[in-house]
Amino acid sequence: MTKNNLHNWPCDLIATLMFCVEEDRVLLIHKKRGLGAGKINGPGGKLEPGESLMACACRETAEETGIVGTKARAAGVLCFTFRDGLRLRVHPFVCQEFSGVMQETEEARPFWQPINQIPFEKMWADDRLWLPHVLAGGQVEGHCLFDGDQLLEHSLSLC
Ligand code: 6U4
Repeated sequence: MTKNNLHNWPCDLIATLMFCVEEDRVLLIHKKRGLGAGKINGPGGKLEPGESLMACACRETAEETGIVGTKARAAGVLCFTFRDGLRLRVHPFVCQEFSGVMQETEEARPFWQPINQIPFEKMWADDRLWLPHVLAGGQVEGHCLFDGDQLLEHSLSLC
């Protein structure tokens, strides 16, 4: 499936993920609620009506961490199907220009993590397959099938 088709992949929810990078560190969160509560991830969340993907990534990052992205790079598209029927399309971004002061919020506890020590064992199982490539400047697109938080199948291309 081409990138354009994946951007049109029919789904129940569209969401974003943001990875703010400063030198050799990336901003991650302990997610407190919502899908993936208890896991570590980048900040992100659901697209609001009329909102651009980039605006969503910046808004969710600001709401969850206090860090305000000013410019971000779109890093692909991920189509997640859950065995219970949920289809979620997630658009990851990488941000290297931001301001603001990091703060814990009701939704998340943010922290800076060295890029070479990302705790993949506490993250969604697909992240180790594409996040290092995205943080190195690449793009990802593809599909993952989950049963709860268990990754059953994946088909991801990195470019
Ligand atoms: P809002 O809009 O704040 O209610 P939030 O509760 O933060 O949204 P939610 O629960 O809709 O988000 O979950 C969407 C978030 O979950 C997105 O930021 C992406 C993330 N997510 C879901 N499955 C993922 C997966 N397999 N790998 C990954 N992130 C995933 O890296």
